[in-house]
Amino acid sequence: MRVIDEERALELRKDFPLIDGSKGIYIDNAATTQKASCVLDAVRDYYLNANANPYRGVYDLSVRATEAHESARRAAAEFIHAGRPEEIIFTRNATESLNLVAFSLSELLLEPGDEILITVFEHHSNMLPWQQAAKRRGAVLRYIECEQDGTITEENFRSMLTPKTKIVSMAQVSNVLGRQYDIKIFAQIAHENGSVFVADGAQSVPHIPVDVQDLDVDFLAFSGHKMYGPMGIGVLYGKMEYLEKMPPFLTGGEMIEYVRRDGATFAEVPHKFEAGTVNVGGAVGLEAAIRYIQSIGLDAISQREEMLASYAMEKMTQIEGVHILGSADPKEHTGILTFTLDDVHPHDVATILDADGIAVRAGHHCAQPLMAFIKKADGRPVMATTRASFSFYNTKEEIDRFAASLAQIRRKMGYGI
Ligand code: C6P
Repeated sequence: MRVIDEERALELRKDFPLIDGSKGIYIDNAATTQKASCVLDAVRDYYLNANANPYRGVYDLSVRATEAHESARRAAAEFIHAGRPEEIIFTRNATESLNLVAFSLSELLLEPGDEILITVFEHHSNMLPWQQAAKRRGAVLRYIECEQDGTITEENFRSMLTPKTKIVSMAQVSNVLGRQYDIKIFAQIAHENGSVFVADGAQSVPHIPVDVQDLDVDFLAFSGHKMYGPMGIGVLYGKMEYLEKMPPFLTGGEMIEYVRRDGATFAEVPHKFEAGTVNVGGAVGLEAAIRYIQSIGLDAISQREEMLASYAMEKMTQIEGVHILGSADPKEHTGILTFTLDDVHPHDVATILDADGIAVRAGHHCAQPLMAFIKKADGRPVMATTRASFSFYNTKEEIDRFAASLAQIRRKMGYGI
């Protein structure tokens, strides 16, 4: 493994034209990462040299477009160690992946009175699809509550399972707390209960090695744009035993075998779940992003991001009025530090940081139930927070500047210190 030190980070930064040489500091990587030149080149090359509607034409360009899409499928399968490429379904993003599995799996499995179990810290994209599925199927949606620092114990998890729990869905890494959950254990406990386990990998797949066979999750959703790839391409991994039985989510062109006036038979998996013209350019960009990540190494990436989070945490905890959500252990943050600043609204924090050229995210981070659940020292819910999230290309010098800017905000807003 080649460690990413400051020198190497600066070298790697050259791969990202939007931030290379820029004075601005981009630390909103959990929202989306910057795009590597090799990704932009691959997408451009595809549109310049191989663009056609795939799977339909017998002519050379169409065959090449089909091959480009299937090559990306193989790359995605290899990246998360899926048993076979057909277990990879391309979607627009993690949100669409989660909607797909919530719809089709609930149609297959849920009877009235059955239960779906998720956690209180889920992103809305892993919450609303299950709320809708529960409504449609007459099922009950239940929530596991974590500790205030994000901990979920095995006992707590186990205690929420009942014979009626058919589906459990949870994030491997929370987009607010940054915490990484041991989904291998949780999937095992869910399976012992006869429940299917769905993992939201939107914040884990870009940052830590993920092996779906080792974890033994039944489904895993993630987005290309959070891992240096283009927007508009996402992945749903699913075990073939479920995908084959699940009804389609979207219907229309290219997902059929034969259509009559009164019905249709559907194509084989994965095409059954990829209705309409697919995003080949996005898939090509995703494959380039995967190859790029592999060339650096996820072990080196996660080590670097953990170091940056530790460094930033040390600086931030010295600033009066700053409270970091989640664990006090920087190792439990996967490069995500979400915080409040006493007396100052997160939008003001983000606006003042922006004036210093620093991009962070403020608000509820698409996790409103979590914002209502996490309490401040006075017992009131946080409701909104500011979040800094790092990538391997960020530097200690950027964190110094971020901390210096943050340290001035309360004074700028007229509060003593
Ligand atoms: N979180 C954030 O700033 P999409 O938007 O479909 O690519 O990803 C949805 C999603 C699902 N699960 C988790 C854990 C996520 O963090 C996200 C996206 C971004 O936190 C945008 S809201």
